[in-house]
Amino acid sequence: MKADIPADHPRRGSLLAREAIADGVDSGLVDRTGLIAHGRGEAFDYLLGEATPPPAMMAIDAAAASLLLAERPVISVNGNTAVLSGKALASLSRAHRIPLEVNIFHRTEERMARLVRFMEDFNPHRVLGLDADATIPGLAQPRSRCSSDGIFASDVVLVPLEDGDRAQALVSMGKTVVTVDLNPLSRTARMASITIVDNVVRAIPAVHERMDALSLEEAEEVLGSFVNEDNLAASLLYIEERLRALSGKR
Ligand code: PTJ
Repeated sequence: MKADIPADHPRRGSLLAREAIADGVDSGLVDRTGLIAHGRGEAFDYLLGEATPPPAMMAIDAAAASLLLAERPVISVNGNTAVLSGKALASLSRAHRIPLEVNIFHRTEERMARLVRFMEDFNPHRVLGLDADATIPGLAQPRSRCSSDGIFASDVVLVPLEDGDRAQALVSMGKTVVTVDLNPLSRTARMASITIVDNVVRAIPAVHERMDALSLEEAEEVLGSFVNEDNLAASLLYIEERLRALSGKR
């Protein structure tokens, strides 16, 4: 890490995340456009007050429920997610025996190999991705590539920070698509079956915690009452309320 961030710096978490993304670009894990994606995420996180809002807590419950009830769940990992939440994802994968699949938008074989190695070092249940022997219908190569044993055969796929087209293609395959996206207006947020409008750094440990806590019966109940459109609307209203309160014009 290049910068020396004081332990008591009020924005330490945010600065550490920035450093992780910048270091990830230097080490070939993160695509350079990941810097831009991260900046966009930071802006939305500011609007949320850099804390998990109540609607996201409901989406986290629904995500946990859907992963618990899945027959073939898979977690898709890209460059930004790996450097920000690799350890937390590996811990969830290990505890609930969910395979991870490295699946990236800006695909090069070199980055794929680096990311698979990076994730394997956290000791998850399994890391797929190098065996990308199947294609997601409706997407051009190389973005359509995925593992026949992973994303292709999954019924529920957790894809944080996903591109809108791919989210749509996965939904068209009949999968339950769970995403984490700080931007409630993004195409991915709108396309997904369950959108957690929160920072991936906070959301993944929270999903893990809820998966440990929910019974299968409770999971059925949670899923039965979750409507993504309504939850996204609640996230937007939360931001609106927050801005009104901050402006003093409530
Ligand atoms: O590693 P690759 O090649 O798969 O590329 C990954 C990125 C993220 C660069 C690629 O998927 C991309 O360009 O994504 P987009 O289309 O910019 O979308 C990223 C979305 O994630 C945006 O809506 C951001 O607001 C959001 N986002 C960024 N950082 C975070 C985030 N959401 C949650 N947590 C974050 N830390």
